[in-house]
Amino acid sequence: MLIKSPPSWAISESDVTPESVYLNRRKFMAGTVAATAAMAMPVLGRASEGRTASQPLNYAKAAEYSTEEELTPYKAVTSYNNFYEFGTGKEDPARYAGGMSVDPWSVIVEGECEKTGTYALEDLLSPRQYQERIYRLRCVEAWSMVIPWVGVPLADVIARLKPRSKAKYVYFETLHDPEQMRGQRSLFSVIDWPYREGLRMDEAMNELAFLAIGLYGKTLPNQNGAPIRLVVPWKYGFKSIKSIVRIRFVEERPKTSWEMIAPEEYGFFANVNPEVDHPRWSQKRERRLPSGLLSPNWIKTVKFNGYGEQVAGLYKGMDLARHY
Ligand SMILES: Nc1nc2c(c(=O)[nH]1)N[C@H]1C(S)=C(S)[C@@H](COP(=O)(O)O)O[C@H]1N2
Ligand SMILES: [Mo]
Repeated sequence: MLIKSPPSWAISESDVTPESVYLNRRKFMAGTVAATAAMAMPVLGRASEGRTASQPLNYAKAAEYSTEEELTPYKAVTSYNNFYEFGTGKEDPARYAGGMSVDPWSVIVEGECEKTGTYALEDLLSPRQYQERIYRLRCVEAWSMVIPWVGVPLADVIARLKPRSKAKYVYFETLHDPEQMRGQRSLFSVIDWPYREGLRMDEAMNELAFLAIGLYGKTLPNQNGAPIRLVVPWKYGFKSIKSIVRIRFVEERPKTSWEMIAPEEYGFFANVNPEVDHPRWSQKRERRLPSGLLSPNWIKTVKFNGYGEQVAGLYKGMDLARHY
């Protein structure tokens, strides 16, 4: 394995090389040429880079966003995943996502905001004051984990992009690159790529909405959505879109991937709710991982995944049985 220097977003602003070098690199990245060229590189060239090891991050623990529950071990968090771009099996992402190139990475910001443009990831995240937050993640398939994420509040990033009053929703897209993502080459894929997600603006500005760049103190493994993914812990896991390359501020509610596939099973809001069963299974309980098939660790599912105090107000007057 090639030894790689840490990606620039892994370093806090104060550790960064002299300002002149930084500004030059910024200028270079701003053209997007670098990022596009890297993405267009032949697969063989990238493959020789090998698996990028996770890099340690500097962060402060956010005590108010924590839990006493036991953390799901790193091994389980990084080996049992949903990331259909790499296949539909739970072990496919860990097996096949390693070759995805995540450095450099750029994110396009467009639509109803003042600061549209193509951002190098480190610039989107600047001033790079990372926090650790321990959140529950509840998949619509009735399993859950407790994960220590590292990242930044989504609200801080959005505020810097200065959305206009017309922006009622924020829309996200994952990388679409069939050369790197074998699931996107599959003829049997149910998803119309790229993977799409969205939040209502007030949901996106809620204190809990988080952009994660790491877990367990290190940069995200590719299978968990490197280099940047959304985490909205009061909603079913499919809302927490991985490997984001586009953020668009829009007036109309966007079409999202799982809603496009089966609107009667997966709603736009997708708030965790034990009172509304999935048409094919109960949502009253969940398997807290790790839990073997022989000794499933079933626990009760809590409305809004236990985050009602922070988010219930967003849905006042809405019939959550209909707007699931
Ligand atoms: N781009 C993309 N994002 C995605 C998915 C996916 O298939 N593609 N799966 C979602 C689902 S269903 C879940 S439960 C979580 C899983 O996150 P984890 O693998 O880090 O636990 O990612 C979500 N984000
Ligand atoms: Mo999920």
